Amino acid sequence: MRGSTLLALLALVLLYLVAGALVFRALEQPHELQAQKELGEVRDRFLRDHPSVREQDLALFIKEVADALGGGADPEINSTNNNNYSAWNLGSAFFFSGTIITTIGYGNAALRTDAGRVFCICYALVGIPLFGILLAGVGDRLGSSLRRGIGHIEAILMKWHVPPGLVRVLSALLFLLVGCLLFVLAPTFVFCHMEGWSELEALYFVIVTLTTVGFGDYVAGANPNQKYAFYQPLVWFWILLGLAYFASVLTTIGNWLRVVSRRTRAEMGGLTAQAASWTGTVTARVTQRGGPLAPPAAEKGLPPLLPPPPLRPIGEPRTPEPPKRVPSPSPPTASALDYPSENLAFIDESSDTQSERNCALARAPRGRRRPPNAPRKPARLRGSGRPRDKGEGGV
Ligand code: Q6F
Repeated sequence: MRGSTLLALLALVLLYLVAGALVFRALEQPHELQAQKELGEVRDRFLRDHPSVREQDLALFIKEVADALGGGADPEINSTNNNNYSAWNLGSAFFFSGTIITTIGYGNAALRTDAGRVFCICYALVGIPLFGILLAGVGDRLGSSLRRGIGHIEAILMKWHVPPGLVRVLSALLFLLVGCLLFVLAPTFVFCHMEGWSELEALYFVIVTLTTVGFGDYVAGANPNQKYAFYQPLVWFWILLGLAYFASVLTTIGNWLRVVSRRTRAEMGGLTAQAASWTGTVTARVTQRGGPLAPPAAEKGLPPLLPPPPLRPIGEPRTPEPPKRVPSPSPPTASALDYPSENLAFIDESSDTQSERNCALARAPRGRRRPPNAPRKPARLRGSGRPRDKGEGGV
């Protein structure tokens, strides 16, 4: 990536951060001041009602309480009524491990011991890539199932002589709609009901979780008095599928953003390949299934990236199995990933990647959807389009 492009991008991200800061401050600070004021009033009233309590003692007590709460202590429990409750029972610890390897990192329970922190470092370094492999596999399956279903509908539309362009847009929308229904809306209502959250709170939790932002102010399954044994496993299942789905959605949004500048796109092709996180893994695998279809760069009027990256992109499958369902004309090469698509029709592009690769068998022959001599769009590695991946930087 050229230095100037990088600087422009850096400026854009900085601007985005400052804009975010301004908006969040405007929205949240009044509320914070109000809460502070209310606490002050309660405190003053308490001191007035209990003249025997010294102000410093109360301050110390409040500080202790705040510290303990940060460490997962429950204010309902006093030294006499200790019912063996622990935030570190096996179920909670299992959940905690999950928040590490998924990189959601809610932080509602945090490590307090040095030994725990050391172990966490090692655990994350192995667990996150491992989970990435699993997620890639799940994403692969999920994509093909969704696409197969949508492929049937596409075939019907084709039969009705709906223009192919429209069919592609419709199927892209359908992918979005079905996914939203399955992984966002349905879980939102389940959480509403099970956790007693408002619709907005539940939706907020769903999005914060699936983007792996993971604030931890809302955590599903944290109620120790939960009646249903299937609830937590169900949440795990949702997380696995939902993360895979969202990874592809976020990557698609990243690609839309990249459409802004063809040049940037051209240069980002190689870059994101290198920077691809486990998000990228999902989409890279999906992209790869179709095999490299890149026409010569000259044909596209785009300069090739020089020199080509010597390394295989991180985002490429860690399990180097050959594509099974879709025969690949030749083994994928790094160069195939370096000539990003020039096509700016992004709906077209998103459906291209997500549908053709996985549903080549279930769909109508290609020729019907594309004029025979129109240039085939090149396969490209779709890099990490995620806004997060704490520290790695996304879009
Ligand atoms: C859960 C739980 C939550 C809180 C530490 C995310 C995996 C479902 C618990 C779940 C269990 C205990 C989520 C699973 C992932 N939730 N107790 O299993 O005191 O808050 S705690 Cl939401 Cl990655």
